[in-house]
Amino acid sequence: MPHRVFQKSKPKAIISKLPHLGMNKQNFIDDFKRYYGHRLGRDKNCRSPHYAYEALSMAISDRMIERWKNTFTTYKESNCKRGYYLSMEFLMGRSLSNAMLNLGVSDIVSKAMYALGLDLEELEETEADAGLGNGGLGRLAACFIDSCATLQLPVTGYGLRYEYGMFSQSIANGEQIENPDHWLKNGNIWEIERPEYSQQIKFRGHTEFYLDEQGHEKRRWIDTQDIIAVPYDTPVPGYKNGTVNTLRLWKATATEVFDLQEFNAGDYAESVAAKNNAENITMVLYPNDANENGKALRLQQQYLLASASLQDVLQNWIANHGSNFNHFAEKNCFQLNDTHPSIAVAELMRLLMDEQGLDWKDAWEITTHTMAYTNHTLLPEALERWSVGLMQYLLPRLMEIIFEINAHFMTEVSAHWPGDSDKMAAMSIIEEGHEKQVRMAYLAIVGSFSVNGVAELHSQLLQQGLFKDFYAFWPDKFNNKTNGVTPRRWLAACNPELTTLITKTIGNGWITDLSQLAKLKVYAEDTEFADAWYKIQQSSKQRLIDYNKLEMDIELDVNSLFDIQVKRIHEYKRQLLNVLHVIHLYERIKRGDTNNWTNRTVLIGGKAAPGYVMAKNIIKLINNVANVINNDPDVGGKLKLIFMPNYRVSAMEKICPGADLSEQISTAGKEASGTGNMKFMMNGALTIGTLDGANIEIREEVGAENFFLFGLTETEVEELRHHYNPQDIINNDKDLGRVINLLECSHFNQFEQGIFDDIINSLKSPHDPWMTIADFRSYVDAQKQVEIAYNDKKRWTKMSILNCACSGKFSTDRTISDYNHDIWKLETIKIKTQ
Ligand code: 26Q
Repeated sequence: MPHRVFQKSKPKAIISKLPHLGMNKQNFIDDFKRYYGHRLGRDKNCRSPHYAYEALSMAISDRMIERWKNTFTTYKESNCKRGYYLSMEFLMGRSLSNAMLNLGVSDIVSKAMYALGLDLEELEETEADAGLGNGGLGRLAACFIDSCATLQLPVTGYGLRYEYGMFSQSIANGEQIENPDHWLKNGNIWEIERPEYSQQIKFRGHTEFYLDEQGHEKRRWIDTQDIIAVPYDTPVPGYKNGTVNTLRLWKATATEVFDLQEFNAGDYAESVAAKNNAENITMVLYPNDANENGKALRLQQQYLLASASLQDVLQNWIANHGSNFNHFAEKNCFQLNDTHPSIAVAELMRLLMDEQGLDWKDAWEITTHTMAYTNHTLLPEALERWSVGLMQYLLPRLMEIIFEINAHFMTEVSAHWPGDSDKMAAMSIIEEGHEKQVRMAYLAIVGSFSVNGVAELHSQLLQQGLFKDFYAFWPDKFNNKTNGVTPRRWLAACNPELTTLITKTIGNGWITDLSQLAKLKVYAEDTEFADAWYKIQQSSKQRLIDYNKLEMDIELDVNSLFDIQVKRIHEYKRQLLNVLHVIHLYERIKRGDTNNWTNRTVLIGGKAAPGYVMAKNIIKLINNVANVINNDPDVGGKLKLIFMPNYRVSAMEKICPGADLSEQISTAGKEASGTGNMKFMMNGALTIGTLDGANIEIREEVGAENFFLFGLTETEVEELRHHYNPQDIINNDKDLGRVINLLECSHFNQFEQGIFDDIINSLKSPHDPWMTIADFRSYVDAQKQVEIAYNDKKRWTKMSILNCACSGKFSTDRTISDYNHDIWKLETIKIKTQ
């Protein structure tokens, strides 16, 4: 339902073909001047670099749109199978430098800007991050669509255009302050609004039976309160290949029909208010927060994404094939990024039956051959459930369909395990109890032909634990797809010096075939190469120091060991274990136990969900400990602890090249994969880590001798739970005893008595799910091994080179080829470059 009037006349074909825009230095200078002067109305007296950023971005965007159009036409003409990545989050970060890199114009544009007296880096820094995601899952979606475009796969990303992205974090008195992230306030030149592809979305109302023209009993959903989803498209360029795919994000607006009804009734103010209500749906990204579970607005967001995206795809299908859906499943595939968009299973059934007239059997056949589900967590509290009551109220027709899906499924289960009512209860999509709940993961599994985890261990644990009954029932549905990161952003763009060295040494094939980094192995002990490598690492550390100085006004020592942990603050990720180690080092300094000391800078960054009290306490603890250590003259340059505020994509682009040591220290079995670990490895950092998530595969690739392993295994963790006694461990470990003692005597909170009691109690509890104390000794020992290695510059540099050289597996190009080979089965579509 378009909310703008279509023109009756048809544009002449001639305007559909875009002229080819020049790509040389003078072309960029000319276009820049025209946009800066004529479009934006700025001149040499303008003091904000923002407008120069905009003018340049417009010139780049023009070139991308030309290729975008070309890609669109090529896909349409080839009638190829399409893939759709449905995700509530796309954590894109900045676009300008990525667009220039992928178009292959970084150098020429840099020269053009220099000729104009502008500093390209300064322009890039004015771009706001598109922070439409919480962390790993959202950034994975962004890396995935980059790789799809680079591999020339016809995949569209579907998501939501939140007005406010992930909050920005500041620190006051050591505590996290959340500030709204109005990322669109200066406009967004990368998106194009396409109201002509708007979709109408139903909410509330009720359902009824009716007889269709053939006399068949049908159901319809009526008296609904509708809203309109308007798409905003962003181009997603492949790496120097002419492909530009689409990221389509939906914004909720009010319907004209609805407004008009109210208006005629004289409720003018109400009609305007209704508009506001509708627009609230895509106002804000939900933080990954257990307290936000079950919120009606979140369910509305999820349904909006699923319904608008499916209607968009069906509308396209009908435009090209009419209402014959016989071949729909051969030509379309939806990948669900966790359960967040999994209402799509029921929505596709509704659209096919209620709107397209298919019967249950045919609709179910299509649905279960087009949907594929990726799980990203084993933590039980993160598994989505929606109350049946809320769903009946907001989405009554969807709830009916879910009941029916479940009824069919329960029949299958009881045929497979006759008389086993426990099995039925365990596997039912509807969880019985005081308040009935829909288990979204089960809906996703039942409705999909593929279910995957995101690292080997995680996929195994899904099969043996969380989803074991489903695995027994459908073993062939389950598979693993180990995560990755895009080497364009996470090496080529963020680490230009290392990129130059690597390319000079092994050519540039690695940028699209990261396994070629293995050619660097033979240089690991080449003095000249290692020297160059070392110098680049030092200069990246210096850039990180400058960045920190800019943000926080603090001096750091480039020769100290840069030990970095950046990720969301969560108990399972065990930032606390890191802090315990820092306190231990501090305590050694105070005792004078500093023989063979290695100077260390510990950097920690990450956001706590606003309602996650313990995570916020952890931030406060880090800051308080930092305050004591950094201001103690006895400590001097031996140890620094820094909390870096507002960790985000653009910060990681400066952080990962400057790391010596990457902290991946989650309790074994809890981190599904991790992807920060891969960014660090690619840039030559060494990992200290547990046997968790993708760490296991990182260690396999690089070799045990180039990885600092510590801690209990997943099996050992589960075994120890039965008799875990942290007090015993504390009593038997002098170092640990002294650390806990410092915490207990309020050394880091002298004027804030009691504020860390909850942290101390959780560490000492026999029921601590994260078993931080259990891994302390082994962690401290591994950190000693880190120091020994770091003090041998030659050895460290060799290990650093090998980490980069062995990171090939962790490119999303590999991950996406695996998805395509095993799940999507799309052809690559070459785009003719003009
Ligand atoms: C749920 C309910 C209400 C509001 C928000 C949410 C919500 C939002 C985001 C729940 C979870 C998320 C994000 C989860 C996430 O990022 N998981 C991470 O995914 C990465 C990519 O696969 C893995 O590498 C990480 O191990 C995993 O923690």
